[in-house]
Order: sequence, then C-alpha cells, then structure tokens
Amino acid sequence: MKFNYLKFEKRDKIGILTLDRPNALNALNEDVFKELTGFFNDKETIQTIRALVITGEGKAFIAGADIKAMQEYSTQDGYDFSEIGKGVFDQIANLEIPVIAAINGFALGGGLELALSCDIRVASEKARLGLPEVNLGLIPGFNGTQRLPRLVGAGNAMYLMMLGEGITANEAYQLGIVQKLAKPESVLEETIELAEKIAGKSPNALRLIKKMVHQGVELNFKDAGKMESKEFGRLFKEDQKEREEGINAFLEKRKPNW
Ligand code: CO8
Repeated sequence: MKFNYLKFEKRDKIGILTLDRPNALNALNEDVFKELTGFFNDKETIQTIRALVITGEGKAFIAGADIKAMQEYSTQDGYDFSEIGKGVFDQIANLEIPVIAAINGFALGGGLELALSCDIRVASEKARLGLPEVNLGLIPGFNGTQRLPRLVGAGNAMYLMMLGEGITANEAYQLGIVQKLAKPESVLEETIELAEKIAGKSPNALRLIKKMVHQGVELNFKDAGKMESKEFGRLFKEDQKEREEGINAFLEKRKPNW
C-alpha cells in the first residue's frame, strides 16, 4: 500500500510505523486517519510482524488533531471526526500483537490519545505530553477522557485535562502514563529493543494478555476473573502448542521456539 503520511518498515519481526507529516508536527487529519485505517486493515502485512512500534517523524510524535482542519467544522463534522479517530485508535487497541509508542517529541491532544491506545509507551526524556484541548475550547475527543482516567485514575486525568499544560516525560513516567524513559537520540532504538524482547515471548500468551486487560476493564471483577479462568483453562487443550513448547523448554533447560 502506498502512503503519503505514513512510513512502514520491518526489522525482522518488528514493524515500525512512522507518522510522516513533519511540517504539521504529524497532526491528525482525515487523510492521515484514512491511511492509518488502511494500514491496520492490511492483515497480510500485520501477520508478518510480532510487535508494532509507532513513532513520529521530526520533532513531534503527534501534536494533536489538525487544528486548521477543525476551524470550519459543523456539529456533524465534529462528531464524525471524533468517531473516525476512535475507530482508528480501537484498531490499535484491538490489534492481536503488542503495540508500543516510541514518543520522540510532542505527544499532545489526539497525539497523546493515540499513544494511550497503544499497549506500552516509551518516551524521550525531552518529550512533552499533554491534553491541551481545554485551551481551544475543546475536549479530548478520541477517547482520551476515558482511556486516561482508566490508566492513571480520575484525579491525575482531570489534572492533565483541566490544566491543559504539557508535562515533561519524567512527570508522565511518574504518573504511569509512560512506562520507560529513553535518551532522546535513541528513543526509537530503545523501543525496538523492548519490542524485540516482548516479541520473543509466546505470541498466543501476548494476545491473551492484551485481550484480558482490555476486555477485563469493561467487566466487573468477578466476571473478568471468570473470563481469565476460561482462557487459562483453554491453554491446556491438546492443540495448545505454545503452552506445550514453553513448559517443555523450561523443563529441558532450553529456549522455547514459538
Ligand atoms: N494542527 C495543525 N497544525 C499544527 C498542529 C496541530 N495540532 N500543531 C502544530 N502545527 C503546525 C503549526 O501550525 C506550524 O505550521 P506552520 O509552519 O505552517 O505555521 C507547524 O506545525 C510547526 O509548529 P510550530 O511552529 O507551532 O512549532 P513550535 O515548536 O513553535 O511549537 C507546539 C510546537 C507547542 C507543539 C505547537 O505547535 C502547538 O502548540 N501545537 C498545537 C498543540 C495542540 O493544541 N494540540 C491539540 C490539538 S486539539 C486535539 O488534538 C483534539 C483531539 C480531539 C478531536 C476530537 C474530534 C472532533
């Protein structure tokens, strides 16, 4: 597939998807979302990788939704744009492989919301993160009002959304928005290294961990626990080769071969 605003490369089993609209700090507009939808629908490509890293070209990860494009929006346009973005971010969250954001610079508004739909976030020590929509008379519209409080609690999420000022990567790390800090010059390499480590684990277990975490938060604790027991039980079916290989490899003191 040919893209104008995305670049995709593969390093062995790791896919690297780069938002490539640096003149607008990779701001998200409908064309960018169309390309992202196309990318995530391309199951053939995604089947060839075991983890995906998402990053941004230039000095920003993503500086948010395209403010210029929103200037003349009608009520319907606003609703539609919000739904389009949510659809794309759900595609990220529902991907059956781990997705890691390599936050190389500004991750603001919709850019932070995209990072929040990833499973793990690594950030450059120099990155700034925030939800500045309140300064524009807007609110986060790509599920940021929902994903952020689920990640860091209502108080921290309100603080970020109401203040509308960016925070440093270190503050984001301390809040638990970011899971790992990296040197600015090596954020992508350090994220790929992490992705490679994770991609070396059982793909089936990774898929299930993601499913349990995402679906579990929608359920009450008891039902979520039942869902976990069922999936755990299923791992002991005879055709569950990864479980068999993982346990045998441990007992035979060798590395598993998934
Ligand atoms: N949209 C469009 N263009 C942008 C955006 C953006 N979000 N951010 C930066 N740009 C453009 C600038 O206009 C500028 O373009 P030009 O060269 O043509 O003037 C170029 O990128 C470079 O930016 P700056 O010159 O401003 O670079 P600085 O290093 O001086 O500043 C900042 C960097 C601090 C990141 C600054 O660009 C900035 O504040 N950007 C806006 C950040 C922001 O407010 N983001 C939130 C947007 S709203 C949002 O994301 C809502 C999501 C929910 C939508 C729901 C659907 C309805």
